[in-house]
Amino acid sequence: MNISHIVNTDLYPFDDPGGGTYKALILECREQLEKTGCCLLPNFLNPVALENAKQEAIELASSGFQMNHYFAYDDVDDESLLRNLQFLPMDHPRRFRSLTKIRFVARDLIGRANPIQLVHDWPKMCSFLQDILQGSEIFRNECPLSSCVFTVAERGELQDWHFDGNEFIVTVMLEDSNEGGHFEFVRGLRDAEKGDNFESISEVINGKYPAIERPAIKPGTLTVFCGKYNFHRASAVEGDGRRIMAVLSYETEPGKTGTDEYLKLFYNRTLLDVVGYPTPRDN
Ligand SMILES: O=C(O)CCC(=O)C(=O)O
Ligand SMILES: [Fe+2]
Repeated sequence: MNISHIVNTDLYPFDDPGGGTYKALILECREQLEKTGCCLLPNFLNPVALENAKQEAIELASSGFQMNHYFAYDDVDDESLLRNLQFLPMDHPRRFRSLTKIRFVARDLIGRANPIQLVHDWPKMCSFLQDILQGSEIFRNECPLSSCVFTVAERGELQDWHFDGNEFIVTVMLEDSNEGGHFEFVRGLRDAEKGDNFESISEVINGKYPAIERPAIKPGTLTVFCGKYNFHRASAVEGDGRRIMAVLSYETEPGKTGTDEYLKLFYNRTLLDVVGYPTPRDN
C-alpha cells in the first residue's frame, strides 16, 4: 500500500508543502495547538487503511504486554529521598498513584506493511510536525519496540492522569470504545519555571475540576498533543467496547530509542530481546 492510499492526502497534502491547502492546514493546526495544546486531524486515514491497521491490532492484542502499574503522576522515582513524600499532607497530589492498566503491542510484533508503520516512517510526517510545532527539527524515534505501537484497553482499563516525559505525542485512533475510554486533558497545570499547580491537579484527580477538555476523537483521527505540560489521561473503558490507539513517537534528536528501564516496564522486553537489532554490520 502506497502512502497516498493510506493517508487522506486531499485533506492532508503533506507532500505539497507549497500548496494553499497545506498552508491553511498548518495555520489551523498552529492555532489549535496554541489554544488547547491539542490538534486533531479527523479522517486522516483512508477507510481501507484504517480497517487494515485495526484488524492487525485486534489480531495482535493478545500477544501484547498487559501492563498494570501505578506511577507517580509526574513519573519521578518514588523512592528518591529527595522527594520527602512523608512530609507531605495525605491529600497532596504527589502522593497520587496513576494507574496504567492497558495492553501494549510493541512495534516489532506489527507487520512492516501495517499502514501505521508506513505513516510513522513517512518523512513528510516529520516535516509536518516541524511546521506545526515551530521548534527544533523533528526526527522519528528509532526504537524497534516503542517508536510505533498499539495500545488496547478493555472494560475498566485506562491510562490515568499524568504528564508525559516527551514534549508531544502523536496518536491515531483505530477503534472507539463507545462508552468511556475518553482522551481528557487540562491545560497549563505545569509550567517549566513555576512548576506544578498542585491545587488544580488535586481537583482534577478528585473529579472536582470544572473544565476538563474531552475532544471527540473518531477512528481514523490523527492527534498531536503536547503532553509534557498538559495534564491528561485516557479514561477507563466502560461497557463491552474496546479502545485501540496507535501511538507514534517522534523526537527532537536523531537516533533515539527507549531506555531499557522504560522498555522493560512497558513491553517486558529490552532491545537485547529484539531479534536482529541492531542490524549486524559486515565488520
Ligand atoms: O491513549 C491516549 O489517548 C493517550 C495516550 C497517552 O497519554 C500516552 O501514551 O502518554
Ligand atoms: Fe500521555
